[in-house]
Order: sequence, then structure tokens, then C-alpha cells
Amino acid sequence: MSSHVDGLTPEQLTSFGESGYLLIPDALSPETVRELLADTHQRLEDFSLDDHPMTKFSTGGEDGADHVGDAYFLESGDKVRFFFEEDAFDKSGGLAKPKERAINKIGHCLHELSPPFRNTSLSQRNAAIARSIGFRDPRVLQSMVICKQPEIGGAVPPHQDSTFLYTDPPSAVGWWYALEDATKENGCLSFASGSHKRSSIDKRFVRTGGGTGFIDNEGARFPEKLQNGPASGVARKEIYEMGEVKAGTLVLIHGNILHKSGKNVSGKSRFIYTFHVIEGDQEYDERNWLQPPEKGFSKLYAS
Ligand SMILES: O=C(O)CCC(=O)C(=O)O
Repeated sequence: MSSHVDGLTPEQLTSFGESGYLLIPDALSPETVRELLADTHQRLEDFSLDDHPMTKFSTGGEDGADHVGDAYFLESGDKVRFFFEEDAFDKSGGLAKPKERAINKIGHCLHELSPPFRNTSLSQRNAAIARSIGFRDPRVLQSMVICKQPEIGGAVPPHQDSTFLYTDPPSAVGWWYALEDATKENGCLSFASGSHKRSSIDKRFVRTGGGTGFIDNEGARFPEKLQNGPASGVARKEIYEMGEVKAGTLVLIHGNILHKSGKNVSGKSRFIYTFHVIEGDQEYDERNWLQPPEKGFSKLYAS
């Protein structure tokens, strides 16, 4: 017999709808956080440099021109792979840090391949949250640990997740869990509150002949429920709110909201776990950089 699990409260739903993001403190128990961190540290210790292409995770800065897009990255959708911080290398191209302190992110299939991350992701609680947001057939399509290493942890420029995980119409929502306290100093997230209602998805990050790049979005630019949003290109200087959170907090992130994170200038790491969900019955085409495994993206609702 399945027991009832609550989704978001009416107040939380209203707040998510208005702001485009929602902080849920204590979503993970300290024990679960410890378990996820232990799994992560073990992986950082175990992976080998011998056959590693030394792929860096690069967002390509504000214009994204040099975003990571090699085969190691493109084929990581059903694997657990390790991407380096851009600043982990010295001038001669050698690693300037021990490998455990040099990785920016681990991805993109922890939600299937790591038992503790799978339990955290494909849980009844997350199914209930997805149901309350309005998902019909939520599919987890990618997951990652972002380490944001002390002193070198790279900044993530302003972006919208539906640019990178595009369905027509857009439907992506991010689940982002702090595994360590995230502060201004170690590069917490910040959000342009309400921007999901005014910022359309104008570009898509796609596979190109040789790698990846950005193209103009010819499909819908707002999700179903926001189809009548303002036309694209409404000029507005966005103001970003800091999202400082304690370990164990879950942050829900709407696929159209502009958000970013700063460089880690502190001596403390900022490990987080995030996975993304899309609506399974909406069009997901072959141009997306991330292609589904043979059995399709992971269902969040038990069938
Ligand atoms: O954790 C970060 O620093 C960035 C994460 C992010 O922007 C995302 O998952 O969309």
C-alpha cells in the first residue's frame, strides 16, 4: 500500500509561481546529506586520470561561445563523468590541484547509477512536488554534483535552464540540493525574481556538426501556463537576490528564470546536487545536446 506524501503547500506554490524559485529548508536529513557527500568523495577519489580527456566544464562566459561540447561531455547522459574546473590547471597545462580538488562537476546520470542519489531523486516526495507543480509525466533527464571547489570554483553566468534542456513548449524545472552551506563567499545561487514571467527562451543549446552551440529558438518561448507572457526582448536591468542556504535545503528553479552563481573565493567548497525534470509528453527533439538513453528519460511517477 502506498502512503500519502505531501507536495508543496498552497503558500509554497504561490511563492514559486510569483518568484520562479522556492527555497525549502531541511528537505534532506543530515544523514542523507552525509551519505550523498560520502558517495561523492568516494567517486572523486576513485576516478582515474589515466584515460581521462581532461575535459573542463566551461560555460563559455556571458556569450557561451566556448561552452564545453566534446564527445566526453556529449556522451555523458547515461554515465558518471568528471569535468574539471577551468582554473584547475597551471600555465603549462598540468593540474595545479589534487584531482579531488580540481573537479567542477560530476554528471550526468547519478540519478540512475548511484544508489543514494537515485533514492534522493526518484522519491515519492519529489513525485508529490512535481504533481503539485502540475507535471503530467515528469522525467528526470540529467543530474550532477557541482563541487565549486575552494578558491577556483568557477562562476556560472546568468542563464535559463530551458535554453539547455528544451522542450516545445518549455517545461524544465531544476531540483537543486545544498550538500554544504552555500554562501555569498563560496558562490551561492542568485535569482532574478519573477524573471520567468518576462524572460523568454530565445536561444537553444544544441548539438552542431562537431560539438555544441547556440541557435535561435523557433519553438515556444514560455511554458504552457505562461504562453501569454510578454514578447521577447523586453529590456530590463535584472536585480539578483542572493540565495544563501544551509546544507539540506532544496531549491526549485523554474526553467525560464534567470539565475547565476559567483566564483568561489573562499577556502570552503560548495558541494550541491541538482537534477532537472521535463514534461514527458512534450516534444524533445534530436537537436538537444543531451539525448535520451534507449529506455527513455527516468520516470518520476511510478507506473
Ligand atoms: O550550482 C550552480 O552554481 C549553478 C547551477 C545552475 O545554475 C543550474 O543547475 O541551473
